Amino acid sequence: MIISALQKARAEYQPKLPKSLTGSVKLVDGAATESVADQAEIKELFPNTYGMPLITFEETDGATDYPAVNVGVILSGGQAPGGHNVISGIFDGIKKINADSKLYGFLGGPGGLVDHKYIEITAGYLNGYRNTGGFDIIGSGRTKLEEEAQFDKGLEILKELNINALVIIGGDDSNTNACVLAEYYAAKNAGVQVIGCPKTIDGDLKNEMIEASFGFDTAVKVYAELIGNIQRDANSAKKYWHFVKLMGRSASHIGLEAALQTQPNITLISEEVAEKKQTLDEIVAYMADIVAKRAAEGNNFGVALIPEGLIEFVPEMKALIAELNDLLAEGSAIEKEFKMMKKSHRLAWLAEQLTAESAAVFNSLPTGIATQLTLDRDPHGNVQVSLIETEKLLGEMVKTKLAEMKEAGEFKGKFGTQYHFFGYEGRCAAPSNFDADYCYSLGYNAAFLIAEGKTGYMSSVRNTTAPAEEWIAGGVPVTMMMNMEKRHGHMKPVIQKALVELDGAPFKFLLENREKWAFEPDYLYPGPIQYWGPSEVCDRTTVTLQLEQGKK
Ligand code: FBP
Repeated sequence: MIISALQKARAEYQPKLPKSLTGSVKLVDGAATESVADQAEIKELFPNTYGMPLITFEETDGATDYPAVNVGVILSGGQAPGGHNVISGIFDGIKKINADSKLYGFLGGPGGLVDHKYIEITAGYLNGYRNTGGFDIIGSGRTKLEEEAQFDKGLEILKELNINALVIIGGDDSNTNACVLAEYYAAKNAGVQVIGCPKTIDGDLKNEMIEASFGFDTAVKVYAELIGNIQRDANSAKKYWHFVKLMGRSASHIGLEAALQTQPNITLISEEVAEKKQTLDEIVAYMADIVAKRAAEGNNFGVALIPEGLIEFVPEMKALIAELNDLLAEGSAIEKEFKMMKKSHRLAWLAEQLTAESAAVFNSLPTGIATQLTLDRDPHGNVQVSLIETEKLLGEMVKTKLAEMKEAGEFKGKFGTQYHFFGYEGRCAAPSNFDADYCYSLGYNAAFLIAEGKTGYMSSVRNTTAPAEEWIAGGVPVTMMMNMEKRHGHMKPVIQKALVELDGAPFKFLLENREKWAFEPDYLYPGPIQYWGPSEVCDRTTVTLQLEQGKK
């Protein structure tokens, strides 16, 4: 295999570990836990894995003697930088525990467990993947592991390979399912532990015990580099407004962090739009006003950041999308008829099925956007927000608004647009030092949770704005993060999704500065991720983490 000089040098990087995991390790039980809400229901649903204590690992002088373990690992959902290092950490951790331990990778996501598709991950195989981005070591997938038939099918292969524990690397839904699986195997006395690991570039799997989902750090740094470059271009050419949509599904953590790293002229935050119940027209008026005021100063350029989930939070669009989700639910009569129909008739026919309010909104949308709203739903039955060109919708609407303002003498400038969508560019980037170290530590830590016989826990590494040696490693019961939510019409136990908190330090920082950034030349140009050099450049964490931990 031919690899670049950077890949070669990066392959030799030895990720840092919390000091507590570098020698002999002692497990310390903390307080018993409760779920964040709906305690009685969740306790009843998880009799074997509810209420378990928090765990921290500490250094000890005493030698520990663990038997060999066979571990299976699954990558679930969208890619996130650092997944390969989680697997390297698990591998090195179980080998440290006992050199006879083995690691198996299930291929193509959770489906690999059900379909019995796997490989043994050996030291030689793993070496080509250390400190690299991507999930290609074993592949990922979005099959949801939630039915008993799947659990039983999985158990067959786990038994055949003599696997004692499964590590599921995924977002909130995958970790919820990991806990359901842990409970099922515990109730059955199946002899298989299940450990979760917090992954997603979206940054929405976080709480008191999980400071960040891995991949967020690297992905946003990649987007911030690109946005910084665009800001330089905008500031040089002085002729375009760049509308940049950023991945993140419903949560705006990526948009918020990217804004904190680059200080653009406009930053929309979906959670704020929802809180203020802002209509599409109000958002457009806000943006057009900034464009016009900048134009009055001779600045016919700028950069606007737009979270990909935005339109789901705009009240009239939310109502429309909810109706469309119901109408176009997979297998429904309307969906079947819709798909059979000639493409040119579909939108008008669908509008007739909507309520009058939603039909009016639907009909007012540009055809391209209306069509995007009707595309196939994701496995949870939701519209795939990454497929909707919200940046273009807003750009076109701002253009129309500015034309009206021109007529009224309120806008005298020019408005040229460029559109961008950043998501896939960052999901498989080579992990930053933070993600390389954090992921390796999460995996290594998972090995100790397994050695200690734990199940239903998520690997947790905290105190992450301190140097890696001082990070706190341990485990948090997944049930602790759960509440009951309606999914597909039924109440289900799920890990509570972390959206941007409007009273949190990162959003408040944006709020204090956003107006200034709109008009004064205050762009930041973060440049590419650096791997070697001063620690304040190479090991810096996200601004979000620094603000949340009072370090900025
Ligand atoms: P996960 O939640 O699975 O980590 O995926 C994150 C994400 O990148 C979102 O930001 C985006 O909306 C979605 O995946 C895109 O999904 P796909 O890879 O299926 O296009």
